[in-house]
Amino acid sequence: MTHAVEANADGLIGPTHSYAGLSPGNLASSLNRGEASNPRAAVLQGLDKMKRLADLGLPQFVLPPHERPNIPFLRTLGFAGSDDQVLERAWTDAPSFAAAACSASPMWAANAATVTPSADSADGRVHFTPANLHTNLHRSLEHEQTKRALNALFPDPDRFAVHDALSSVAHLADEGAANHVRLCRDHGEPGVNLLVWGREAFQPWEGPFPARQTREACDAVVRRHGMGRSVLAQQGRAAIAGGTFHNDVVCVGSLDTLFHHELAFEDTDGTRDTIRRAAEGLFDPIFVEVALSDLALADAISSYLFNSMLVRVPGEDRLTLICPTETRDNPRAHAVAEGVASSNGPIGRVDYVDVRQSMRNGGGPACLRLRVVLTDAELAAANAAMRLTDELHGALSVWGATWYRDRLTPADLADPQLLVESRGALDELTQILGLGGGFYPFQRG
Ligand code: SUG
Repeated sequence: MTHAVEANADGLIGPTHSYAGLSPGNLASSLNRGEASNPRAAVLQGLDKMKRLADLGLPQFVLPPHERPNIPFLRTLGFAGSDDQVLERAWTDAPSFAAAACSASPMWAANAATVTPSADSADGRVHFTPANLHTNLHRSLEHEQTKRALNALFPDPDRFAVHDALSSVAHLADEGAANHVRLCRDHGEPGVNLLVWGREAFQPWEGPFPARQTREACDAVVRRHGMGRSVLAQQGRAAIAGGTFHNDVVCVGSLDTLFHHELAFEDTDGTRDTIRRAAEGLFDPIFVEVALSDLALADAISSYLFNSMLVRVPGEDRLTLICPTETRDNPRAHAVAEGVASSNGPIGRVDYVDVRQSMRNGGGPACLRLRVVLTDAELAAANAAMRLTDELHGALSVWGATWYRDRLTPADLADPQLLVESRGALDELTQILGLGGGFYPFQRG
């Protein structure tokens, strides 16, 4: 068996982190709309979370924030003149587009791409399909720069295949790894890939909130990655209606264990049977289900119990669940988490991490990271300058504390000085990460 590890690539939180209420169906985003954010605290929280994982012995990489405000996008809408004039005119004539162009949403790297490890792909390379994030305007602006970042992190085309996003149409709406769980006995062995969809492309969708992932998008990713054993499952309709905008709000899995809420899937028994059949000859999946009677869906969503990182810490037999502090602060979710850890099941420990700034936009610990299973040779081929070491953590913490504001209201997004600060920060970041000039559109002139 080839030895492989599960690395994390986290989205570094950008200087325009704000609460603009851009995501219908994401209850935290709607609830906190208009509140003041603290981008400096946000980036430091994200960096500290990355360091926690690196300190546990798991390879940790950094995905750089995107250029925001996104002036090139506003220019495609016909706004012209200097960059300042483009920004000002957009905020006057089309404020909803201007707000979308300012979002720091690329921080949620679980939505960056779907990843297939080499053990599961037909050609033995690691495959990435950046998510088109078609459902929300602000997120649909991410995939090109995401592809650039993934190419910078995984540069060797003999080992890594970074595809284009699927066509950005409603039929192929794709939200990446937030709707994907890979189960296996060991990271280096072939596994079973669970892809969860909310609606079918050619069927009418009725519900209070959008279903962001189509079944057809999952099919297309399976085909283009040459993905081995895959299982497609329908997301629970009641879960979506309750505010589960991605499956990872009610489900997380690692190795042979799937930890999920009772309402996660439309057909829970059928989904489990299909996973068991797909895993035959490889491993015996373990399902840890939390019953609705033990945790209401509203508590699962507000506490983000399931939007946790489920990891095997090197040297430990049982898994560790790394939850947001909101899980600890919710008595019902806390009781469930502690109960899971004290049972004799596969999860042996629960830890808590403070990512409150991101949480208030519906982004928990699991949203902030993209998991990439890498063999030792693939890990060695990844861009070492983007790997979080103590030195890089220190340098980025100073960088964030220097450039980022500690208070930002949605109205401040129109401030032309914010554009100057963001570009200054990103320019320096490209040097820290060794990305070279031209990584960002504003650097290409
Ligand atoms: O897509 N929030 C993100 C949160 C993404 C969470 N990711 C996962 N569950 N994997 C979203 O809804 C809110 C931005 C705002 O309202 O300003 C936002 O985009």
